[in-house]
Amino acid sequence: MAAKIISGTEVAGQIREELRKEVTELKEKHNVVPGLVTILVGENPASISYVTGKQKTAKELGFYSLQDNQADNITEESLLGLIDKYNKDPKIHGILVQLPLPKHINETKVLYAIDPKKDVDGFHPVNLGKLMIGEADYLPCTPAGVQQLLIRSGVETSGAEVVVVGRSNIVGKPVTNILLQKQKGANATVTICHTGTKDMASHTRRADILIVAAGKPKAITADMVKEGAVVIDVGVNRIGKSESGKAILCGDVDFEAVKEKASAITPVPGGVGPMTITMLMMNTVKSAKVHAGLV
Ligand code: L34
Repeated sequence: MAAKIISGTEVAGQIREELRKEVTELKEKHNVVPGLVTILVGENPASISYVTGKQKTAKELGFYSLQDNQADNITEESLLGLIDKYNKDPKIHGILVQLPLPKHINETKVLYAIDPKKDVDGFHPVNLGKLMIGEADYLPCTPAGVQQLLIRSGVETSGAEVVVVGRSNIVGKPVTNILLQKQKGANATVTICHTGTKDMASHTRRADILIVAAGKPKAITADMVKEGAVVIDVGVNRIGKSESGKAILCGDVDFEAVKEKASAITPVPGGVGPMTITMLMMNTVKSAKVHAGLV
């Protein structure tokens, strides 16, 4: 039987509706407007697309939102100066520096420079450390989006065998930490596979929930998936352009084949991507409330 398609677009829409109400109330009752700045260095087409999506959503929700574009030859010093300016700006509650950054800029240094209280990406080591001990203020957006998709689609995580493919700092490691917490929507047994894993399929085939963030088109084929598994495809690969010049996207999972075996699966596009953007909005609303002393 073909899998149920888990629509990230739909779930993200529900959460945005909830956020829209919250933003209106914050404005009316407390005169608080969530403020978000997204900093984009250079002209990577994928980054432009994602940042545009973030700005569009922020505006739809009634945020104060700024798009700060910088040339790819900006010095590290200038970028750090810019971050410092937004750290001090009381109208800004969330600062996001879109990754990846050009080679001459030290990404770690940039992430350390963001005030952890404005780190709505959840990438600052303080926030990642807090996540490790179950005390996170801001969960990284993509992993948080994966968890929300599971919760809101009624997928039981407690006691489930979760296998994560990919050990990146922005997806693999944090999603593992989120799902192993002794909390609702978590409490799973989590295995991480990576490029050093000996027999990848022997792990993935055991998964009740398979989360794939490998960064490689169609890395997961049907023979690697257990019958009835829930498959969450985090990959967004640009594999070409249509006649009209629009990017053609595909995930890290061979969707057409795997959907015949899985019980539920996320598509690309329209799966995890829209959830990433929505969790950024949720974190920014939270930060605005924290800064206003409301929580
Ligand atoms: N700092 N850098 C920082 N924070 C992040 O959370 C990200 N990420 C990842 C890359 N760099 C980052 C994103 O924003 C990946 N990512 C992201 C965001 C949105 C989408 C995909 C990845 C998304 O909206 N995807 C759409 C398709 C969009 C398109 O057509 O290009 C989808 O439906 O999957």
